[in-house]
Amino acid sequence: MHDWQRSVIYQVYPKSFHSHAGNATGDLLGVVDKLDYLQWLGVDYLWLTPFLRSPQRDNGYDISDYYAIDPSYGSMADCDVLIREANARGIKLMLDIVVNHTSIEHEWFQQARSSLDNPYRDFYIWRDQPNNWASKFGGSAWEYEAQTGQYYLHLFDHTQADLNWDNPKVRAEVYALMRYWRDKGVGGFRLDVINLISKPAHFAQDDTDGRRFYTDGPNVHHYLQEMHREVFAGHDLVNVGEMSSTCLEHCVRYSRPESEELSMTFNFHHLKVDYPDMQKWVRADFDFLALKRILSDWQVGMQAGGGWNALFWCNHDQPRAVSRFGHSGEFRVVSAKMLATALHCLQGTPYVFQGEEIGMTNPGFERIEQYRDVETLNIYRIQREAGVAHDDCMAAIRQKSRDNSRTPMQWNHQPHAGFSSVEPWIDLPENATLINVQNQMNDPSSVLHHYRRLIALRREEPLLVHGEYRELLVDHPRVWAYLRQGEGESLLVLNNFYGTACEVELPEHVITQGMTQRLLISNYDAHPPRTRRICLRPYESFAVHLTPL
Ligand code: TEU
Repeated sequence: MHDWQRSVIYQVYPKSFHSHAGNATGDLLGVVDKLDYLQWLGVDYLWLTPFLRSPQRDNGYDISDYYAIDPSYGSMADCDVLIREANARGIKLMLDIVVNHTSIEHEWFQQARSSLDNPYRDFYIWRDQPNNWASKFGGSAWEYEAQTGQYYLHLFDHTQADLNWDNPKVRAEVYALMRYWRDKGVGGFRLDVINLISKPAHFAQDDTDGRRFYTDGPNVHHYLQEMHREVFAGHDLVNVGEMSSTCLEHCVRYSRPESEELSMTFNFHHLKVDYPDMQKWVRADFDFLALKRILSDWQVGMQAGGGWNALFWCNHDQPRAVSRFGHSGEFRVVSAKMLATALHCLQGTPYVFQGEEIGMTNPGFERIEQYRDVETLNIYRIQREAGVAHDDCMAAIRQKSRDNSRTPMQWNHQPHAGFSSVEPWIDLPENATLINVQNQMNDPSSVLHHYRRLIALRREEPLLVHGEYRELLVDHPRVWAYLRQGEGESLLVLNNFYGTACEVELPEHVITQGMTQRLLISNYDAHPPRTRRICLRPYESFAVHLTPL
Protein backbone atom coordinates (compact mmCIF):
# COMPACT_ATOMS: atom_id res chain seq x y z
CA MET A 1 0.00 0.00 0.00
CA HIS A 2 1.30 3.47 -0.84
CA ASP A 3 1.27 5.88 2.06
CA TRP A 4 -0.69 8.42 0.05
CA GLN A 5 -3.54 5.95 -0.22
CA ARG A 6 -4.09 6.57 3.49
CA SER A 7 -3.54 10.32 3.19
CA VAL A 8 -5.77 13.37 3.06
CA ILE A 9 -4.73 16.37 0.98
CA TYR A 10 -5.68 19.95 1.77
CA GLN A 11 -5.91 22.51 -1.02
CA VAL A 12 -4.76 26.04 -0.32
CA TYR A 13 -5.68 28.90 -2.65
CA PRO A 14 -2.90 31.20 -1.41
CA LYS A 15 -4.44 34.34 -2.81
CA SER A 16 -7.36 33.87 -0.40
CA PHE A 17 -5.86 31.92 2.49
CA HIS A 18 -4.12 34.36 4.79
CA SER A 19 -2.10 37.55 4.39
CA HIS A 20 0.89 37.61 6.71
CA ALA A 21 1.81 41.07 5.44
CA GLY A 22 -1.76 42.29 6.00
CA ASN A 23 -2.29 43.04 2.30
CA ALA A 24 -5.35 42.62 0.09
CA THR A 25 -4.08 39.23 -1.14
CA GLY A 26 -2.68 36.25 0.75
CA ASP A 27 0.99 35.22 0.76
CA LEU A 28 3.27 32.27 1.46
CA LEU A 29 4.14 33.36 4.99
CA GLY A 30 0.39 33.55 5.57
CA VAL A 31 0.29 29.81 4.90
CA VAL A 32 3.18 29.29 7.34
CA ASP A 33 1.11 31.15 9.98
CA LYS A 34 -1.60 28.52 9.66
CA LEU A 35 0.50 25.35 9.60
CA ASP A 36 -0.28 24.57 13.23
CA TYR A 37 -3.97 24.66 12.35
CA LEU A 38 -3.42 22.31 9.40
CA GLN A 39 -1.41 19.95 11.56
CA TRP A 40 -4.20 19.96 14.14
CA LEU A 41 -6.67 19.15 11.36
CA GLY A 42 -4.46 16.16 10.50
CA VAL A 43 -3.80 16.58 6.79
CA ASP A 44 -0.78 14.95 5.15
CA TYR A 45 -0.21 17.08 2.04
CA LEU A 46 -0.85 20.68 1.07
CA TRP A 47 -1.59 21.42 -2.56
CA LEU A 48 -1.00 25.11 -3.18
CA THR A 49 -2.42 26.56 -6.39
CA PRO A 50 0.25 28.40 -8.44
CA PHE A 51 2.33 31.06 -6.74
CA LEU A 52 5.04 31.35 -9.38
CA ARG A 53 5.66 34.54 -11.29
CA SER A 54 2.60 35.46 -13.31
CA PRO A 55 0.71 38.46 -14.61
CA GLN A 56 -2.24 36.95 -12.67
CA ARG A 57 -4.66 37.18 -15.52
CA ASP A 58 -5.89 33.70 -14.47
CA ASN A 59 -4.73 33.95 -10.84
CA GLY A 60 -1.40 32.26 -11.44
CA TYR A 61 -2.44 29.64 -14.01
CA ASP A 62 -0.64 31.87 -16.47
CA ILE A 63 3.01 31.43 -15.48
CA SER A 64 5.69 33.74 -16.83
CA ASP A 65 8.66 32.26 -14.89
CA TYR A 66 8.75 28.74 -13.47
CA TYR A 67 11.81 29.51 -11.33
CA ALA A 68 10.56 32.58 -9.48
CA ILE A 69 7.94 33.34 -6.83
CA ASP A 70 5.38 35.94 -7.79
CA PRO A 71 6.25 39.02 -5.69
CA SER A 72 2.67 39.29 -4.43
CA TYR A 73 3.23 35.95 -2.62
CA GLY A 74 6.67 36.72 -1.20
CA SER A 75 10.16 35.47 -2.00
CA MET A 76 12.00 32.23 -2.69
CA ALA A 77 13.25 32.42 0.90
CA ASP A 78 9.61 32.45 2.09
CA CYS A 79 8.94 29.41 -0.03
CA ASP A 80 11.89 27.60 1.55
CA VAL A 81 10.52 28.48 4.99
CA LEU A 82 7.13 27.09 4.00
CA ILE A 83 8.56 23.79 2.75
CA ARG A 84 10.77 23.42 5.82
CA GLU A 85 8.11 24.36 8.40
CA ALA A 86 5.51 22.15 6.74
CA ASN A 87 7.90 19.18 6.64
CA ALA A 88 8.71 19.75 10.31
CA ARG A 89 5.00 19.18 11.04
CA GLY A 90 4.80 16.04 8.90
CA ILE A 91 3.10 17.88 6.05
CA LYS A 92 4.42 17.78 2.50
CA LEU A 93 3.87 20.39 -0.15
CA MET A 94 2.40 19.64 -3.58
CA LEU A 95 3.32 22.12 -6.25
CA ASP A 96 0.80 23.03 -8.94
CA ILE A 97 2.53 22.65 -12.30
CA VAL A 98 0.93 24.42 -15.23
CA VAL A 99 2.61 23.16 -18.39
CA ASN A 100 -0.15 22.77 -20.93
CA HIS A 101 0.38 26.48 -21.52
CA THR A 102 2.42 29.44 -20.36
CA SER A 103 1.57 33.08 -20.03
CA ILE A 104 2.26 35.02 -23.20
CA GLU A 105 4.58 37.08 -20.99
CA HIS A 106 6.88 34.08 -20.56
CA GLU A 107 10.28 34.58 -22.17
CA TRP A 108 9.69 31.56 -24.46
CA PHE A 109 6.58 33.14 -25.91
CA GLN A 110 8.21 36.54 -26.20
CA GLN A 111 10.97 34.90 -28.23
CA ALA A 112 8.54 32.75 -30.21
CA ARG A 113 6.35 35.62 -31.31
CA SER A 114 9.28 37.74 -32.48
CA SER A 115 9.98 35.96 -35.78
CA LEU A 116 9.13 32.86 -37.77
CA ASP A 117 12.64 31.46 -37.47
CA ASN A 118 13.23 32.15 -33.79
CA PRO A 119 14.46 28.95 -32.05
CA TYR A 120 11.50 29.20 -29.64
CA ARG A 121 8.90 29.47 -32.42
CA ASP A 122 8.26 25.73 -32.18
CA PHE A 123 7.62 25.90 -28.44
CA TYR A 124 4.05 26.90 -29.28
CA ILE A 125 1.42 25.89 -31.83
CA TRP A 126 0.99 28.16 -34.85
CA ARG A 127 -1.26 27.95 -37.90
CA ASP A 128 -1.92 30.20 -40.87
CA GLN A 129 -5.66 29.77 -40.43
CA PRO A 130 -7.72 29.08 -37.30
CA ASN A 131 -10.18 26.18 -37.19
CA ASN A 132 -13.43 26.16 -35.21
CA TRP A 133 -11.99 25.00 -31.87
CA ALA A 134 -13.30 26.88 -28.87
CA SER A 135 -11.44 28.23 -25.85
CA LYS A 136 -12.70 26.75 -22.57
CA PHE A 137 -13.09 30.30 -21.37
CA GLY A 138 -15.32 31.32 -24.30
CA GLY A 139 -14.64 32.45 -27.88
CA SER A 140 -12.14 31.01 -30.37
CA ALA A 141 -9.10 28.97 -29.28
CA TRP A 142 -6.91 30.90 -31.76
CA GLU A 143 -5.42 34.35 -31.48
CA TYR A 144 -3.87 36.28 -34.34
CA GLU A 145 -0.31 37.48 -33.84
CA ALA A 146 0.20 40.40 -36.19
CA GLN A 147 4.00 40.53 -36.15
CA THR A 148 4.41 37.09 -37.75
CA GLY A 149 0.99 36.83 -39.37
CA GLN A 150 -0.05 33.51 -37.80
CA TYR A 151 -2.50 32.33 -35.16
CA TYR A 152 -1.44 30.60 -31.91
CA LEU A 153 -3.51 28.04 -30.04
CA HIS A 154 -4.88 28.80 -26.57
CA LEU A 155 -7.34 26.32 -25.06
CA PHE A 156 -7.86 28.76 -22.18
CA ASP A 157 -7.54 32.55 -22.14
CA HIS A 158 -5.78 34.23 -25.08
CA THR A 159 -2.97 35.13 -22.65
CA GLN A 160 -2.37 31.40 -21.98
CA ALA A 161 -0.61 30.01 -25.07
CA ASP A 162 -0.51 26.20 -25.43
CA LEU A 163 2.94 24.64 -25.43
CA ASN A 164 3.93 22.28 -28.24
CA TRP A 165 4.66 19.04 -26.38
CA ASP A 166 5.68 17.28 -29.59
CA ASN A 167 8.82 19.40 -29.48
CA PRO A 168 11.39 17.44 -27.39
CA LYS A 169 12.98 20.72 -26.26
CA VAL A 170 9.71 21.73 -24.59
CA ARG A 171 9.55 18.43 -22.76
CA ALA A 172 13.17 18.71 -21.65
CA GLU A 173 12.47 22.21 -20.23
CA VAL A 174 9.40 20.94 -18.38
CA TYR A 175 11.22 18.01 -16.79
CA ALA A 176 14.10 20.28 -15.80
CA LEU A 177 11.83 22.74 -14.00
CA MET A 178 10.03 19.88 -12.26
CA ARG A 179 13.37 18.44 -11.09
CA TYR A 180 14.29 21.86 -9.76
CA TRP A 181 11.19 21.88 -7.54
CA ARG A 182 11.53 18.21 -6.65
CA ASP A 183 15.07 18.84 -5.44
CA LYS A 184 13.87 21.79 -3.37
CA GLY A 185 11.91 19.29 -1.30
CA VAL A 186 8.30 19.36 -2.50
CA GLY A 187 6.42 16.13 -1.88
CA GLY A 188 4.62 15.95 -5.20
CA PHE A 189 2.91 17.71 -8.03
CA ARG A 190 -0.60 18.59 -9.12
CA LEU A 191 -0.52 18.73 -12.89
CA ASP A 192 -2.89 21.23 -14.41
CA VAL A 193 -5.06 19.95 -17.32
CA ILE A 194 -2.32 17.43 -18.05
CA ASN A 195 -4.49 15.29 -20.33
CA LEU A 196 -4.68 18.12 -22.86
CA ILE A 197 -0.94 18.33 -23.62
CA SER A 198 -0.86 16.05 -26.66
CA LYS A 199 -2.43 17.72 -29.69
CA PRO A 200 -3.26 15.84 -32.91
CA ALA A 201 -1.04 16.11 -35.99
CA HIS A 202 -3.89 17.67 -37.99
CA PHE A 203 -6.22 20.32 -36.72
CA ALA A 204 -9.46 19.09 -38.16
CA GLN A 205 -12.62 21.15 -38.34
CA ASP A 206 -15.12 19.75 -35.85
CA ASP A 207 -18.87 19.88 -35.45
CA THR A 208 -18.53 20.71 -31.74
CA ASP A 209 -15.71 22.57 -29.99
CA GLY A 210 -12.76 20.35 -30.91
CA ARG A 211 -12.17 18.84 -27.50
CA ARG A 212 -12.37 15.24 -28.70
CA PHE A 213 -9.19 15.77 -30.73
CA TYR A 214 -6.94 16.96 -27.95
CA THR A 215 -8.49 15.39 -24.80
CA ASP A 216 -6.41 12.33 -23.75
CA GLY A 217 -4.54 13.01 -27.01
CA PRO A 218 -2.40 10.66 -29.10
CA ASN A 219 0.90 10.77 -27.16
CA VAL A 220 -0.29 11.69 -23.68
CA HIS A 221 0.56 8.36 -22.03
CA HIS A 222 3.92 8.27 -23.71
CA TYR A 223 4.73 11.78 -22.42
CA LEU A 224 3.60 10.98 -18.89
CA GLN A 225 5.73 7.83 -18.85
CA GLU A 226 8.65 9.93 -19.98
CA MET A 227 7.92 12.45 -17.19
CA HIS A 228 7.82 9.56 -14.74
CA ARG A 229 11.26 8.35 -15.84
CA GLU A 230 12.73 11.84 -15.97
CA VAL A 231 11.27 13.30 -12.77
CA PHE A 232 9.42 10.86 -10.51
CA ALA A 233 11.33 7.56 -10.64
CA GLY A 234 13.28 6.79 -7.48
CA HIS A 235 11.70 9.66 -5.55
CA ASP A 236 8.96 9.63 -2.96
CA LEU A 237 6.40 11.85 -4.70
CA VAL A 238 2.63 11.99 -4.98
CA ASN A 239 1.44 13.18 -8.35
CA VAL A 240 -2.12 13.97 -9.25
CA GLY A 241 -3.26 14.83 -12.74
CA GLU A 242 -6.15 17.14 -13.42
CA MET A 243 -8.02 15.49 -16.27
CA SER A 244 -10.42 17.60 -18.27
CA SER A 245 -13.36 15.82 -20.01
CA THR A 246 -11.56 12.50 -19.66
CA CYS A 247 -12.87 8.92 -19.45
CA LEU A 248 -12.50 5.97 -17.11
CA GLU A 249 -10.28 3.88 -19.39
CA HIS A 250 -7.70 6.64 -19.68
CA CYS A 251 -7.78 7.41 -15.95
CA VAL A 252 -7.12 3.77 -15.15
CA ARG A 253 -4.08 3.95 -17.42
CA TYR A 254 -2.88 7.26 -15.97
CA SER A 255 -3.08 6.05 -12.38
CA ARG A 256 -2.47 2.30 -12.14
CA PRO A 257 1.01 1.69 -10.77
CA GLU A 258 2.09 -0.63 -13.62
CA SER A 259 1.72 2.22 -16.13
CA GLU A 260 4.34 4.30 -14.31
CA GLU A 261 2.54 7.56 -15.02
CA LEU A 262 0.74 9.27 -12.09
CA SER A 263 -0.48 8.40 -8.60
CA MET A 264 -4.09 9.45 -9.14
CA THR A 265 -6.46 11.53 -11.25
CA PHE A 266 -9.09 14.22 -10.82
CA ASN A 267 -12.04 14.11 -13.15
CA PHE A 268 -15.10 16.36 -13.27
CA HIS A 269 -17.97 14.19 -14.47
CA HIS A 270 -19.72 14.25 -11.08
CA LEU A 271 -19.52 18.04 -11.07
CA LYS A 272 -21.49 18.41 -14.27
CA VAL A 273 -24.73 17.07 -12.83
CA ASP A 274 -26.06 20.62 -12.70
CA TYR A 275 -25.09 21.40 -16.31
CA PRO A 276 -28.30 20.75 -18.28
CA ASP A 277 -27.33 19.39 -21.75
CA MET A 278 -23.71 20.03 -20.70
CA GLN A 279 -24.36 23.77 -20.54
CA LYS A 280 -22.53 25.29 -17.59
CA TRP A 281 -23.90 28.82 -17.81
CA VAL A 282 -27.51 28.04 -17.01
CA ARG A 283 -28.92 28.02 -13.49
CA ALA A 284 -30.10 24.50 -12.65
CA ASP A 285 -30.64 22.06 -9.78
CA PHE A 286 -28.44 18.98 -9.61
CA ASP A 287 -29.49 15.54 -10.78
CA PHE A 288 -29.01 13.31 -7.72
CA LEU A 289 -29.37 9.95 -9.50
CA ALA A 290 -26.77 11.02 -12.06
CA LEU A 291 -24.42 12.07 -9.25
CA LYS A 292 -24.67 8.66 -7.57
CA ARG A 293 -24.35 6.78 -10.83
CA ILE A 294 -21.24 8.65 -11.93
CA LEU A 295 -19.43 8.40 -8.59
CA SER A 296 -20.35 4.72 -8.32
CA ASP A 297 -19.21 3.91 -11.85
CA TRP A 298 -15.85 5.55 -11.13
CA GLN A 299 -15.50 3.70 -7.83
CA VAL A 300 -16.19 0.34 -9.45
CA GLY A 301 -14.25 1.04 -12.65
CA MET A 302 -11.11 2.44 -11.05
CA GLN A 303 -11.08 -0.37 -8.51
CA ALA A 304 -11.47 -3.03 -11.23
CA GLY A 305 -8.70 -1.50 -13.33
CA GLY A 306 -6.32 -0.92 -10.42
CA GLY A 307 -6.46 2.89 -10.78
CA TRP A 308 -6.79 5.43 -8.00
CA ASN A 309 -9.26 8.33 -7.64
CA ALA A 310 -8.67 11.78 -6.23
CA LEU A 311 -11.93 12.43 -4.31
CA PHE A 312 -13.32 15.94 -4.12
CA TRP A 313 -16.46 18.07 -4.00
CA CYS A 314 -14.72 21.43 -4.05
CA ASN A 315 -11.78 23.26 -5.53
CA HIS A 316 -10.93 26.77 -6.65
CA ASP A 317 -12.91 26.30 -9.90
CA GLN A 318 -16.12 24.99 -8.36
CA PRO A 319 -18.94 26.46 -6.30
CA ARG A 320 -19.07 25.56 -2.60
CA ALA A 321 -20.37 22.00 -2.06
CA VAL A 322 -22.74 22.88 0.76
CA SER A 323 -24.50 25.47 -1.43
CA ARG A 324 -24.52 23.11 -4.38
CA PHE A 325 -25.39 19.63 -3.06
CA GLY A 326 -26.40 20.41 0.51
CA HIS A 327 -28.30 23.22 2.18
CA SER A 328 -26.87 26.64 2.92
CA GLY A 329 -29.67 27.59 5.38
CA GLU A 330 -31.04 25.75 8.41
CA PHE A 331 -29.43 22.41 7.46
CA ARG A 332 -26.03 23.85 6.64
CA VAL A 333 -24.17 22.08 9.43
CA VAL A 334 -25.73 18.62 9.02
CA SER A 335 -25.62 18.75 5.24
CA ALA A 336 -21.95 19.83 5.18
CA LYS A 337 -21.14 16.89 7.47
CA MET A 338 -23.19 14.50 5.33
CA LEU A 339 -21.32 15.53 2.17
CA ALA A 340 -18.02 15.08 3.97
CA THR A 341 -18.88 11.58 5.18
CA ALA A 342 -20.25 10.52 1.79
CA LEU A 343 -17.00 11.51 0.08
CA HIS A 344 -14.42 10.52 2.68
CA CYS A 345 -15.72 6.96 2.96
CA LEU A 346 -15.11 6.27 -0.75
CA GLN A 347 -12.00 4.67 -2.19
CA GLY A 348 -9.39 7.17 -3.25
CA THR A 349 -7.53 10.06 -1.70
CA PRO A 350 -9.83 12.77 -0.28
CA TYR A 351 -9.09 16.44 -0.92
CA VAL A 352 -10.36 19.23 1.33
CA PHE A 353 -10.50 22.68 -0.22
CA GLN A 354 -9.85 25.57 2.20
CA GLY A 355 -13.07 26.59 3.93
CA GLU A 356 -14.88 23.38 3.05
CA GLU A 357 -13.93 22.06 6.50
CA ILE A 358 -15.97 24.82 8.14
CA GLY A 359 -18.89 24.58 5.70
CA MET A 360 -18.28 27.87 3.87
CA THR A 361 -21.05 28.80 1.43
CA ASN A 362 -21.22 30.57 -1.92
CA PRO A 363 -21.10 34.32 -1.27
CA GLY A 364 -24.13 35.06 -3.48
CA PHE A 365 -22.61 38.22 -5.01
CA GLU A 366 -25.38 40.21 -6.69
CA ARG A 367 -23.37 42.61 -8.85
CA ILE A 368 -21.06 41.72 -11.73
CA GLU A 369 -18.56 44.25 -10.32
CA GLN A 370 -18.04 41.93 -7.34
CA TYR A 371 -16.62 39.19 -9.58
CA ARG A 372 -12.91 38.92 -10.44
CA ASP A 373 -12.56 35.65 -12.36
CA VAL A 374 -11.45 35.89 -16.00
CA GLU A 375 -13.79 33.07 -17.05
CA THR A 376 -16.80 34.69 -15.38
CA LEU A 377 -16.08 38.10 -16.87
CA ASN A 378 -15.49 36.63 -20.36
CA ILE A 379 -18.74 34.68 -20.20
CA TYR A 380 -20.72 37.66 -18.97
CA ARG A 381 -19.44 39.76 -21.90
CA ILE A 382 -20.03 37.02 -24.49
CA GLN A 383 -23.53 36.23 -23.23
CA ARG A 384 -24.55 39.87 -23.04
CA GLU A 385 -23.27 40.42 -26.60
CA ALA A 386 -25.37 37.42 -27.66
CA GLY A 387 -28.46 39.10 -26.19
CA VAL A 388 -28.91 37.14 -22.93
CA ALA A 389 -30.64 39.29 -20.30
CA HIS A 390 -28.49 40.63 -17.46
CA ASP A 391 -30.63 38.89 -14.81
CA ASP A 392 -30.33 35.51 -16.52
CA CYS A 393 -26.56 35.89 -16.82
CA MET A 394 -26.32 36.82 -13.16
CA ALA A 395 -28.52 33.91 -11.99
CA ALA A 396 -26.11 31.47 -13.62
CA ILE A 397 -23.01 33.34 -12.48
CA ARG A 398 -24.23 33.47 -8.89
CA GLN A 399 -24.61 29.72 -8.94
CA LYS A 400 -21.64 28.67 -11.10
CA SER A 401 -18.88 31.29 -10.98
CA ARG A 402 -15.45 30.11 -9.88
CA ASP A 403 -15.34 33.09 -7.54
CA ASN A 404 -17.82 31.24 -5.32
CA SER A 405 -14.88 29.35 -3.86
CA ARG A 406 -12.29 32.12 -4.04
CA THR A 407 -13.48 34.40 -1.26
CA PRO A 408 -11.09 34.82 1.69
CA MET A 409 -10.76 32.04 4.23
CA GLN A 410 -12.85 32.84 7.28
CA TRP A 411 -10.62 32.62 10.33
CA ASN A 412 -12.21 34.65 13.12
CA HIS A 413 -14.36 37.62 14.19
CA GLN A 414 -11.82 40.26 13.36
CA PRO A 415 -12.32 42.60 10.41
CA HIS A 416 -12.12 40.77 7.05
CA ALA A 417 -12.52 37.52 9.03
CA GLY A 418 -8.87 37.70 10.08
CA PHE A 419 -7.71 37.22 6.49
CA SER A 420 -6.03 40.59 6.03
CA SER A 421 -5.84 43.97 7.69
CA VAL A 422 -6.99 45.89 4.61
CA GLU A 423 -9.97 45.43 2.28
CA PRO A 424 -9.41 42.04 0.54
CA TRP A 425 -9.11 41.69 -3.25
CA ILE A 426 -12.58 40.15 -3.34
CA ASP A 427 -15.55 40.54 -1.00
CA LEU A 428 -16.40 38.15 1.83
CA PRO A 429 -19.79 36.49 2.19
CA GLU A 430 -22.07 38.15 4.73
CA ASN A 431 -22.11 35.04 6.90
CA ALA A 432 -18.35 35.26 7.63
CA THR A 433 -18.90 36.33 11.22
CA LEU A 434 -21.07 33.26 11.78
CA ILE A 435 -18.99 30.69 9.93
CA ASN A 436 -15.33 30.76 10.90
CA VAL A 437 -12.51 28.63 12.27
CA GLN A 438 -12.44 30.32 15.65
CA ASN A 439 -16.12 29.54 16.37
CA GLN A 440 -15.79 25.95 15.28
CA MET A 441 -12.51 25.14 17.03
CA ASN A 442 -14.33 25.58 20.33
CA ASP A 443 -17.35 23.55 19.31
CA PRO A 444 -16.92 19.76 19.20
CA SER A 445 -20.18 19.43 17.26
CA SER A 446 -18.97 21.70 14.46
CA VAL A 447 -18.34 20.88 10.81
CA LEU A 448 -14.65 21.41 11.50
CA HIS A 449 -14.48 18.73 14.18
CA HIS A 450 -16.38 16.37 11.89
CA TYR A 451 -13.73 16.82 9.19
CA ARG A 452 -10.97 16.29 11.72
CA ARG A 453 -12.56 13.01 12.77
CA LEU A 454 -12.93 11.85 9.13
CA ILE A 455 -9.31 12.71 8.39
CA ALA A 456 -8.18 10.66 11.39
CA LEU A 457 -10.43 7.76 10.31
CA ARG A 458 -8.50 7.43 7.02
CA ARG A 459 -5.52 6.18 8.98
CA GLU A 460 -7.49 4.17 11.52
CA GLU A 461 -9.73 2.14 9.22
CA PRO A 462 -7.99 -0.01 6.61
CA LEU A 463 -11.37 -0.74 4.99
CA LEU A 464 -11.54 2.92 3.91
CA VAL A 465 -8.41 2.29 1.87
CA HIS A 466 -8.99 -1.14 0.32
CA GLY A 467 -12.59 -2.15 1.10
CA GLU A 468 -14.46 -3.04 -2.07
CA TYR A 469 -17.13 -0.50 -2.99
CA ARG A 470 -20.64 -1.94 -3.41
CA GLU A 471 -23.59 0.34 -4.00
CA LEU A 472 -26.89 -0.39 -2.26
CA LEU A 473 -30.38 0.96 -3.07
CA VAL A 474 -29.13 1.98 -6.52
CA ASP A 475 -32.39 3.59 -7.64
CA HIS A 476 -33.24 5.34 -4.39
CA PRO A 477 -33.99 8.94 -5.37
CA ARG A 478 -32.77 10.56 -2.13
CA VAL A 479 -30.29 8.29 -0.37
CA TRP A 480 -26.80 7.24 -1.35
CA ALA A 481 -26.00 3.98 0.42
CA TYR A 482 -22.90 1.90 -0.03
CA LEU A 483 -20.67 -0.73 1.54
CA ARG A 484 -16.92 -0.99 1.68
CA GLN A 485 -16.36 -4.70 2.01
CA GLY A 486 -13.39 -6.63 3.30
CA GLU A 487 -12.91 -10.21 4.45
CA GLY A 488 -15.60 -10.91 7.04
CA GLU A 489 -16.18 -7.23 7.77
CA SER A 490 -17.54 -4.16 6.05
CA LEU A 491 -18.41 -0.53 6.43
CA LEU A 492 -21.95 0.62 5.79
CA VAL A 493 -22.35 4.26 4.75
CA LEU A 494 -25.78 5.88 4.49
CA ASN A 495 -26.39 9.45 3.32
CA ASN A 496 -29.69 11.26 2.98
CA PHE A 497 -29.11 14.01 0.40
CA TYR A 498 -32.36 15.85 1.14
CA GLY A 499 -33.91 17.99 3.87
CA THR A 500 -36.80 15.65 4.61
CA ALA A 501 -36.83 12.44 6.61
CA CYS A 502 -37.09 9.20 4.69
CA GLU A 503 -37.15 5.50 5.34
CA VAL A 504 -34.94 2.96 3.63
CA GLU A 505 -34.91 -0.80 3.71
CA LEU A 506 -31.51 -2.41 3.37
CA PRO A 507 -31.01 -5.79 1.66
CA GLU A 508 -31.15 -8.80 3.99
CA HIS A 509 -27.46 -9.65 3.87
CA VAL A 510 -26.37 -6.25 5.19
CA ILE A 511 -27.78 -6.26 8.71
CA THR A 512 -27.83 -9.76 10.18
CA GLN A 513 -28.87 -11.00 13.61
CA GLY A 514 -26.19 -10.75 16.24
CA MET A 515 -23.63 -8.90 14.16
CA THR A 516 -21.25 -6.53 15.90
CA GLN A 517 -21.66 -2.89 14.99
CA ARG A 518 -19.36 -0.01 15.71
CA LEU A 519 -20.46 3.49 14.78
CA LEU A 520 -17.57 5.38 13.20
CA ILE A 521 -19.12 8.74 12.51
CA SER A 522 -22.52 10.39 12.23
CA ASN A 523 -24.05 13.83 12.00
CA TYR A 524 -26.84 13.30 14.55
CA ASP A 525 -26.87 11.54 17.90
CA ALA A 526 -27.28 8.17 16.28
CA HIS A 527 -27.11 4.55 17.31
CA PRO A 528 -26.00 1.83 14.95
CA PRO A 529 -28.97 0.44 13.02
CA ARG A 530 -30.56 -2.61 14.67
CA THR A 531 -32.91 -3.54 11.85
CA ARG A 532 -32.95 -3.41 8.08
CA ARG A 533 -35.53 -0.63 8.10
CA ILE A 534 -33.94 2.68 8.90
CA CYS A 535 -35.48 6.10 9.17
CA LEU A 536 -33.02 8.82 8.16
CA ARG A 537 -33.54 12.37 9.37
CA PRO A 538 -32.95 15.43 7.11
CA TYR A 539 -29.44 15.09 5.62
CA GLU A 540 -28.67 12.34 8.12
CA SER A 541 -25.56 10.33 7.41
CA PHE A 542 -23.41 7.80 9.22
CA ALA A 543 -20.77 5.18 8.72
CA VAL A 544 -20.79 1.99 10.74
CA HIS A 545 -18.36 -0.91 10.91
CA LEU A 546 -20.07 -4.30 10.70
CA THR A 547 -18.68 -7.69 11.65
CA PRO A 548 -20.98 -10.66 11.19
CA LEU A 549 -20.95 -13.33 13.90
O1 TEU B 1 -8.73 24.15 -14.79
C1 TEU B 1 -9.05 23.39 -15.88
C2 TEU B 1 -10.46 23.37 -16.34
O2 TEU B 1 -10.73 23.01 -17.47
C3 TEU B 1 -11.55 23.72 -15.47
O3 TEU B 1 -11.66 23.27 -14.22
C4 TEU B 1 -12.05 25.07 -15.79
O4 TEU B 1 -11.86 25.96 -14.75
C5 TEU B 1 -13.51 24.92 -16.07
O5 TEU B 1 -13.65 24.05 -17.13
C6 TEU B 1 -14.08 26.25 -16.43
O6 TEU B 1 -15.46 26.07 -16.59
C7 TEU B 1 -7.41 24.38 -14.52
C8 TEU B 1 -7.28 25.24 -13.28
O7 TEU B 1 -7.77 24.54 -12.18
C9 TEU B 1 -7.98 26.55 -13.51
O8 TEU B 1 -8.01 27.35 -12.37
C10 TEU B 1 -7.29 27.23 -14.65
O9 TEU B 1 -7.98 28.40 -14.99
C11 TEU B 1 -7.21 26.34 -15.89
O10 TEU B 1 -6.75 25.02 -15.59
C12 TEU B 1 -6.24 26.90 -16.88
O11 TEU B 1 -4.93 26.77 -16.40
